[in-house]
Amino acid sequence: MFDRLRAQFSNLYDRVARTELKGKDLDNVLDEFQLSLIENDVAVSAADFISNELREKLKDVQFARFTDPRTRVKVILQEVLLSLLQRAGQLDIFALIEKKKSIGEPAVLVFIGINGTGKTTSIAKLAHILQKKGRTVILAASDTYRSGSIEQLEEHARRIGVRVIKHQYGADPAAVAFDAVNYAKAHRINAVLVDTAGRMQNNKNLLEEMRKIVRVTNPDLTILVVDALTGNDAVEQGKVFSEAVKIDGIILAKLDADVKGGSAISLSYIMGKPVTMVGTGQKYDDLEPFQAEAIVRNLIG
Ligand SMILES: Nc1nc2c(ncn2[C@@H]2O[C@H](COP(=O)(O)OP(=O)(O)OP(=O)(O)O)[C@@H](O)[C@H]2O)c(=O)[nH]1
Ligand SMILES: [Mg+2]
Repeated sequence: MFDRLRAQFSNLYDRVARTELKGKDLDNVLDEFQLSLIENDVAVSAADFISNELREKLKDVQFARFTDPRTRVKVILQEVLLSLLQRAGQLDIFALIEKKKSIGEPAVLVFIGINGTGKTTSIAKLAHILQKKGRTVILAASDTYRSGSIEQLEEHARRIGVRVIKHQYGADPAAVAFDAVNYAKAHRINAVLVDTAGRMQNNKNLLEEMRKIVRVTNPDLTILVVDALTGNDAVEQGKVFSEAVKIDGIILAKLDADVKGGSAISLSYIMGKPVTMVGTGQKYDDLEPFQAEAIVRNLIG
């Protein structure tokens, strides 16, 4: 995770430590740094933000002879990255579920995203974690589109020990989700996780169907699942989806497989929505809250 970005950061400390922190010299260092961010999947506007903030903050810094400039630059970069990551606020799925529980209602979460990003796996992981916390969960098999999708969800559910509400393939996904919500209300289940079909951002019918699921279930949260390996394209996907429905937060899956790390840094900034959790592997426990401080610490080294 983040190997490439971390190397670029380290390179920045070295260069700044050797450079006079003003004028053309600093500009050159920062321009190159900005390019290296973009090469590592940091979206252009997020890379702009980082280098502009750094320029402002570094400009007036006088490094006393006895302080270590590397350390000083690290601290400044740390501040800049934190403000980037925290800009879109925070979303705590577990807190939301507790809040709904306290008023005796199920929390309804709809998961959307393009094909293969990790929706179904993330749902299974979240269900598993909720169960471990003593909360009750059901899954709605609202991907009635891709062959094998219902069996895939059922297999996860069997292993975790939760119930699936399903119809036939080809059935209306909104109706499946609606049934699941009613079941949860009747049985006082704490959370309904709605699995939906992957859809490309240019498929009008499927986007319309997604809107219907959201309209019918009126979810507490609509979560966009994004594959960290998609890099900057993730931003485009996010835009199209958020034009169709209101997105509340993002799960960034497959972060374990992402050596660049740029999407983790820029996605929430660009979309204006918080990354709430990250997928860090293929096991049921491999879903972790997105903690800006921990990520920044990991990046800064
Ligand atoms: N390494 C890794 N693999 C993951 C992670 N999350 C999901 N995967 C893998 O990604 C593949 C696709 O995951 P799915 O959960 O089926 O994706 P989906 O979005 O439901 O796919 P569709 O239903 O076809 O749209 C599977 O092989 C998962 O095991 C993760 O955090 N890390
Ligand atoms: Mg799926």
